[in-house]
Amino acid sequence: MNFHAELLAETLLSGDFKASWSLIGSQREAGKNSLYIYTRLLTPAMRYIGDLWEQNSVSVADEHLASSVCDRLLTHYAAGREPLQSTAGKAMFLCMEQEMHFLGLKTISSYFQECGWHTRFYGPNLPLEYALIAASNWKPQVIGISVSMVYALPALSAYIEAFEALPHRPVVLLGGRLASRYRLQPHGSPSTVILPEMEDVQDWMSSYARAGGLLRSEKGLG
Ligand code: B12
Repeated sequence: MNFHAELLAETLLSGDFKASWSLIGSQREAGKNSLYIYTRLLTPAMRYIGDLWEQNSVSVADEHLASSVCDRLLTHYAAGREPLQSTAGKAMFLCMEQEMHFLGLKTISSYFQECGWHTRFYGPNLPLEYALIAASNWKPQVIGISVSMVYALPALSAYIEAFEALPHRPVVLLGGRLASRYRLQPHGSPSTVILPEMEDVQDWMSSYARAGGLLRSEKGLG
């Protein structure tokens, strides 16, 4: 882990929003882009906090405090990067029932927004029946799901199957901690897209745009 991410972990753990924000600001001033901020600062800082928690070096309360400052940082950062127009398509993001880890998903949602997508971020713990109603009404081309905990996995196939069966044929994107640790493809279909890390998202967006994804899914061709 790099020095700045470790420093950020410290400011997050001490609940210091101002110091955390100024660290991010200094990296922006040094020319770092959002992908860097998300994948080289925020993500490793939070994962490092998880390691410290596992080793009993920080408490559950410390981890909660760090998560809430991180959440605030993400909101603040994304607000400054909102594009004037959202023309790339519509994408909704959710965590399945019992999944409370939403910071990764929020990061991805903000990145889609910055890349010109119209996004809806539904956060943690969304039951399938309500997610389905939301998706049927809004008809996003993309539905992103984040999985961190093994005990959320049994429901994964049901979510994917239900979304992929919607008449407007959205693409289901799957990511999160478990996507980089386990083979999740058997929980989905051959069309389910698994993107273990944020770096994979940019490549996927480019190939989706090249393939005329928006047009294809509007016509219901997939
Ligand atoms: C913060 C945190 C929490 C917070 C979550 C706050 C929040 N608002 O999200 C709270 C305190 C709620 C929490 C609770 C728990 N947690 Co927790 N938590 C973490 C921690 C420290 C950081 C997670 C995080 O925010 N990472 C930063 C984000 C940005 O990274 P990310 O999620 O990986 O996302 C990136 C990529 O995966 C990808 N991505 C993510 N989603 C998606 C989606 C799509 C579509 C795409 C394309 C890409 C993508 O892009 C992101 C950006 O780079 C991790 C440690 C770790 N190593 O992950 C433990 C960790 C995941 N938690 C753990 C545990 C055990 C728990 C609890 C069971 C603790 C308890 N006893 O209560 C509960 C379970 C709650 C639940 N039911 O889900 C364990 C899991 C271990 C295991 N064997 O499964 C971990 C690994 C800690 C540890 N080292 O042991 N936790």
